[in-house]
Amino acid sequence: MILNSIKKINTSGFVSCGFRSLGASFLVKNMSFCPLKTPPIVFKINAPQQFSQDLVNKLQCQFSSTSLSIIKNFKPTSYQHLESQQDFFEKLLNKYPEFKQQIEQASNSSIVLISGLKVPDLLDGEVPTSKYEANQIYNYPQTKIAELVAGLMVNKFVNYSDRRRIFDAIYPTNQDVDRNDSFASSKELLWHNDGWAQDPEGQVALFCINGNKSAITEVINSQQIIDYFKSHNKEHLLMALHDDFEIVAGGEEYFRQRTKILDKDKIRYAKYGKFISLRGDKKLRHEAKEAIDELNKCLENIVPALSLSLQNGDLLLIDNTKNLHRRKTADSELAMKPGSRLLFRARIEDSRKNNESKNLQR
Ligand SMILES: O=C(O)CCC(=O)C(=O)O
Ligand SMILES: [Fe+2]
Repeated sequence: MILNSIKKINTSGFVSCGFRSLGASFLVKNMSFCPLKTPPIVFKINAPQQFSQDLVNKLQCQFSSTSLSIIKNFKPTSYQHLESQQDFFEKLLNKYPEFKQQIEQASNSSIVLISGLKVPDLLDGEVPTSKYEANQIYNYPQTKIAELVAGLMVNKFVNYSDRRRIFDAIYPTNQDVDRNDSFASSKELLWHNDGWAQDPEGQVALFCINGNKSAITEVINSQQIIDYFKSHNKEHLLMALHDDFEIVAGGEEYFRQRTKILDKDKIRYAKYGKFISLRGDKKLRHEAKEAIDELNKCLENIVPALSLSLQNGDLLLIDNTKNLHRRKTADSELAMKPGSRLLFRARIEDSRKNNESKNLQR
């Protein structure tokens, strides 16, 4: 009976267990009743408070010991350092079997949100306000702890391909205040996938160190877009998105590339990018333009798979090949002041280990 009703809710395969509007607690409590093969698109997990506390305490002890703090330019998220913490991290996870199980179950989901990985905030004045001051951020002990917490957690889901540099600091800056195509802006950053102008591979991880309620992060899954076109009788336009376009990335990233916007369940797009149809026929080129207009309309009209203001300790993992994301300003909130928000972002080239959790593969 329960299973039947679940299947009915889940006809699109969009979010299993029918928990989408009911939030994380429903998901966690009902996980054992959820035998569906299709993983939920969004999987939310709350990290146990004690787990986060123990993790931070241990890492904090390390950074107060002279042996680590004297190493110049010490970069905790070099893979080597993550590895050195791995045993401790696994042992700690073993003390929280329910949490560990949720992590394994979430590993096939397209969007994973782990909340409650709270790390020490950076103090006012410590978050830089200039684009050109990014490096100073890596010298604070809070940052090193945050990098390790996020790095160890993300490492449960993906293999890092770049083992030297994992996280970039994302914060609003004085230089990019009004742009809508820069992660360093104070307002919106339009729909995109990371690396859209090159090749959006793998996963994007966003770890929130200092949250700002003005900023709303949203994610849309390619299946939602496909469903929208189908339900609006626009399948011919969907076909056009599967044809070749030339991407023209302007500004600092100037270059040209040939691509499809949709390729089965993969999507590659930026609302601020230029996509020129390479179809030979004028009428077909016109249709391709219509398809992009419809895509933009769809992006403004559908309810995103995830929409939230990332808060301290939230770690969001997005399958970058199958989802678009954006940041917008919350209704009735002012744009963020430079220095008032800090995220760490990892772009991980490796694809997620589908179907099997990392532990099973070892
Ligand atoms: O600031 C956010 O919430 C998203 C940032 C982002 O999409 C990016 O840095 O590429
Ligand atoms: Fe992004």
